[in-house]
Amino acid sequence: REKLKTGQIPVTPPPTSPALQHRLWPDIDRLVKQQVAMSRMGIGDCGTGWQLFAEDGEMKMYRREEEIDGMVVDPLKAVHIVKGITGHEVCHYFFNPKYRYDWETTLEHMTVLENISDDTLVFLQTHKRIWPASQRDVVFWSHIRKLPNDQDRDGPDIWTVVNNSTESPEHPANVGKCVRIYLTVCLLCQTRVHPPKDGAPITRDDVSCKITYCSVVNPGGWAPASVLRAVYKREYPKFLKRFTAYVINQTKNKPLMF
Ligand code: 6CM
Repeated sequence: REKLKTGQIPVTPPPTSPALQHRLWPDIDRLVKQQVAMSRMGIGDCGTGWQLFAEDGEMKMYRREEEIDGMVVDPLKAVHIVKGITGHEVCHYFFNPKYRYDWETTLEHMTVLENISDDTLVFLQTHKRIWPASQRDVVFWSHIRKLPNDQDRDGPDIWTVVNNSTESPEHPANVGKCVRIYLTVCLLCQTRVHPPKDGAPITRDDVSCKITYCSVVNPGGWAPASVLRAVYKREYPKFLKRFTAYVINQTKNKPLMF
């Protein structure tokens, strides 16, 4: 920090979040911006190759079949519109570790390895074993952020959570029974408000949330392609339906959080 004399104006602004000082911060900031830009692109803008593999009401899930060294790393993009909840609420329940066991059905164990700041955590998670593959674990930073609403300056803020694999010297990959997976996940949430015509206060009936969920998971080691694709086809729709139903249930008697 600069040492200032009385009356002198600082040149470097004071940091607003402890995360700004952290060794991971340049990576986190770069990746969050990149992931948000990618998530904002529609299916048509991302080029060809996206195939719809699951649909249920407003929820649509697309994947692109990709393999690296024979391992399935299919990028996934899901879009959903959910009534009665806001983007801030969706991101709050996705980011906050105290709710994770409530909605994450593939989870066996979760630990917060590092609390970088209120908006940035490092997690170690082990996931349930899926036969015939080995059990998986993952170490990732998770960052929640409010974004300015460029399209509608008077509208509610856009919210995002980005999860991205990182390393932990205390928890090296592939030493125990687990194979380490590598992931990049972006949840982007935009609240729409349909104001009541009579000027009445906005209630849950007047809001909806457009959710975009993008993920790329590298299974990190052998896993049969057909089993993995079948697991994703079953688990991703289950996750998004269960998670959004959870947020609806958690917020139904609470004031709206924009
Ligand atoms: O994004 C989701 N959850 C977050 C919070 O837990 C976070 C973690 C994602 C881990 C995803 C692991 C999925 C299980 C991978 C199985 C590995 C293959 C085993 C071999 C099978 C033959 O981003 C929601 C994730 C929803 C996943 C369906």
